[in-house]
Amino acid sequence: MNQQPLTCDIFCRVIDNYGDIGVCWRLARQLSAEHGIKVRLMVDQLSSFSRIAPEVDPGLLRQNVANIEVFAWTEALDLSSPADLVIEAFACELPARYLRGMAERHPAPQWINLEYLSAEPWVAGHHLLPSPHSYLPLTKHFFFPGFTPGTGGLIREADVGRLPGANATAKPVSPLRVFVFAYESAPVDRLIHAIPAEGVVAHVTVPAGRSQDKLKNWRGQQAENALEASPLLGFGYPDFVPQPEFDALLRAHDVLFIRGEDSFVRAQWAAQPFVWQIYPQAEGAHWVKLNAFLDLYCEGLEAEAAQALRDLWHVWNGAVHGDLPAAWNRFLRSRAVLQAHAIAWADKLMQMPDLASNLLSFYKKNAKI
Ligand code: TRH
Repeated sequence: MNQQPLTCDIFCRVIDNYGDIGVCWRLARQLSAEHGIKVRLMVDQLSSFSRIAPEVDPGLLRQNVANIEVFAWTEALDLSSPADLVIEAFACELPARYLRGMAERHPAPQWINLEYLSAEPWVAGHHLLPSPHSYLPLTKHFFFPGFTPGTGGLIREADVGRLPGANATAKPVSPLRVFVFAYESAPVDRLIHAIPAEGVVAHVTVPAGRSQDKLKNWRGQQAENALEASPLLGFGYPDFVPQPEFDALLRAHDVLFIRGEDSFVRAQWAAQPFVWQIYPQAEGAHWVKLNAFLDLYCEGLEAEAAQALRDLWHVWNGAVHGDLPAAWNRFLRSRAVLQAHAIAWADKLMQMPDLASNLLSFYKKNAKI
């Protein structure tokens, strides 16, 4: 029997930065390449998209990129027939016309709202809860990514476990390669001061963006004030690279400062000690999320290393106004333990089904395939 490939429509609004499109682009690529699904990806800001996927032409309304049909999500967007599986990323609100098309389709598509990632304990209890539409015969299900069984899991491509770096051990390295992908609010200047303390020779890579600009400015001022630059420190300022190269860049470093959602997950697959700068939310909702992840991640980690990790994360995020050099030095002294833990953590996560598989299991169960 000649079965038609499953079809999937993913809708993405870029709220801020690159995480929304970063997650959607990864998922689209994996569903297409590993599961043979025909994917259409609708994005409202192609210019942001083209930073992480330079093949994308921001001027085109419709194009094929890596076997995925990419559409500019404008007022005029008119998709012929809704797909079998519809993914509304981060509650981005599907176009009314498309929703009506979904209601008229038989069988109705399986409709998922892909939520933001959180380690909070309530996530498993809310994963896959249904939400009937107020007047159309449609039900949306909330799909929560997560770190524990019972959640939707994490995006993990088939080659993640085989990637170089994931099985490395923490040998003393010189220079120590530090990758810093951060928001402007991060105390990058204080970190740069702290790194060469205790004679550490380091190379610091800061990708294009506001924190790179801030660092360059700060270093420029230092030079003007004739302050001596540390001979122990080198700097790299790469431009934005395509997403697969970004993953390789992380694996080529020994300590990772990452942020948001997607690079946060990639640091975990890179299995290196890392420091997460969380995306700030209204009313401090992000502190609960940050600590929920720390609680989960530190399970089984020896007390001294766990404290070093917590302290550095809290100072880096501005949760406390602590002593960054002291926190950095304690973190570095625990690097071997943190490295072993990062590998054990990645191995543990690897035992769980990945997000795309969970999505498709849900689809098959609900669509009764
Ligand atoms: O850009 P971010 O801060 O995105 C954030 C988060 O998603 C947050 O949860 C969300 O609420 C907010 O946006 C609106 O960080 P994140 O999630 O790590 O996404 C960055 C993406 O950019 C990731 O997919 C990696 C990619 N990237 C490249 O592809 N090349 C590069 O050179 C760099 C620096 C990043």
